[in-house]
Amino acid sequence: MKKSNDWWRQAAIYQIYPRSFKDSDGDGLGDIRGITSKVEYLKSLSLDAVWLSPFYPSDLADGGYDVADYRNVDPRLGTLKDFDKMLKALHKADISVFVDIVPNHSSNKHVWFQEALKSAPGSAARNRYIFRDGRGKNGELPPSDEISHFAPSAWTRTTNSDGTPGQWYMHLFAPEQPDFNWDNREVQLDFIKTLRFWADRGVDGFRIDVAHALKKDFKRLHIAKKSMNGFKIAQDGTDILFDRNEVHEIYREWRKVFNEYNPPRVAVAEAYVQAKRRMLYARPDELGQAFNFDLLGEEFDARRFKKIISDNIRLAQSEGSSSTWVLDNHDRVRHATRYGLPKKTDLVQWLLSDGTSAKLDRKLGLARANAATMMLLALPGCTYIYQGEELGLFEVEDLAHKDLQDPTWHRNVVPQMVKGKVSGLALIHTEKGRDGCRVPLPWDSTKPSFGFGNKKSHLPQPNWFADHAVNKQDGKKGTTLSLYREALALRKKLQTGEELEWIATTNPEVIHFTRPNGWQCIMNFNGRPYKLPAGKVVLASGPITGGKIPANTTVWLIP
Ligand code: TEU
Repeated sequence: MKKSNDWWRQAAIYQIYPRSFKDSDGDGLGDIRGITSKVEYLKSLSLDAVWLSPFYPSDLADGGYDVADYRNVDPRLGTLKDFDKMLKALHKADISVFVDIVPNHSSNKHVWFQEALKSAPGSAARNRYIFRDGRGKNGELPPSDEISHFAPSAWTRTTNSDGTPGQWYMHLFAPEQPDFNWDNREVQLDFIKTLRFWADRGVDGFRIDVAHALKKDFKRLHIAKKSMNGFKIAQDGTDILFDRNEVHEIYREWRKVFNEYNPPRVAVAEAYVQAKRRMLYARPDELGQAFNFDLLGEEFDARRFKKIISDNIRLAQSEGSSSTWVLDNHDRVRHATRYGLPKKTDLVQWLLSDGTSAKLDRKLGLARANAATMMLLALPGCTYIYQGEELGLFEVEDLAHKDLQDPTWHRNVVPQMVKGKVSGLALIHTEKGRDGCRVPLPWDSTKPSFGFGNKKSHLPQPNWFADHAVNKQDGKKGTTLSLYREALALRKKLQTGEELEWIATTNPEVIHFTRPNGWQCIMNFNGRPYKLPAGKVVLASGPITGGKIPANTTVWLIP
């Protein structure tokens, strides 16, 4: 079925983390054929689209976000032929497909980077990346004090062919992820080639990784100090590293390419910047949409949710976009876990303690997670769902250190102090990382690796995954899977204009809104049971008794 040009404005999009979705050949890694084998399952969720995290050839220094070849499939995950078959099967099920574009950096195994290493300073090959001479007498100090996202330095020194130390190259993330020089036209054109490569195959949309980082101020690079987190980015587009005004020129050029296709290809920016700046990436002549991570970082709190929702709808409208809603992704602690921990729990410390520093209330967490998802699905705009949410999965908080893969765990180092002075850098793990939300899905509780593959899975699954397996929830009332299926199917039927009207409630712990066709959503965060307003209840995230909505519950009504 041909979709309208604005099909994406209020879509339900499911994120697949391919290596952890379904393993068809038993090597422990999820693969493309695995996805194809689950098209019926995806269809049963009434999705509009799926977004695939990177499946390209990669050394997996950062879960595939270190891409060695942008126009191919990792041989461990399949072939381009497998990809085409998967695309065809998904399209047949009326599910569009987004692929992940990682333009800020490649893998150090990319042919261009390998060529750069072998080439002389100042060569065209080096100019595709960011190579600089070091500071100090013999160039022994990095070109700036810039910190990488996976700490410590954002610069790594190279070795010349004769064994002597050479220039340094910049990487905002791991040393295996060298940053491209986006002032270089060759780099710009190569990404356009990549976009066309996938769009020509029939890919419908693109998720753009760290979309705000591509352009850097090379004149001031030597004084750059920042890392991704913990520092404020200038709000006027003049930061040395992030969210620079010129970055938008790139996306305006991409939009022209997207619009050559029919229907136009769509895109969503991942930009960790403040809401107002984020919307610039979502302008109609740029990417069209940007992830709104505001709820993802928020406590389970009615007033905060209401404010974030109002602000984001207004901001999206002001730029001609529709809002997006996200509670989970492959980088964050799963929302069923976040909402089951005491308020203000430090998630980094909690993970480092293997979940012992605070008590997780699983029943509460799941009730709240399901209530929040149902509320999100009633909002105008596009909702992103991360694989496993629909099974009520929690974060796997107690993965053994030996099993961890995330560079966040392996690379975080802290200064070692001797008598109040920095004496060096020590490898002390400061974050456990993101593996706990990337553990392979449980499909069948009776099978090895719970039906993910046939023996092992690349990250070990805990025993409690069995209770969440698809076979345990399929077709059973009251399960999280059934709730997601019902909610997503109903949402499709009820979907209406992009407006939302708030309805006053007698309790600030309860939020209530209606959509243009009279579809109402009421969510009781934490209050006393709340009297059901007039209307026909079509779905509830939990049991309703005596005409009242209990705490941690969401209800949909129609006139
Ligand atoms: O994430 C960008 C990013 O900034 C995240 O690392 C984020 O700050 C962090 O995870 C919040 O907890 C993207 C990808 O989503 C991530 O998986 C990659 O590691 C990163 O880019 C580098 O490509």
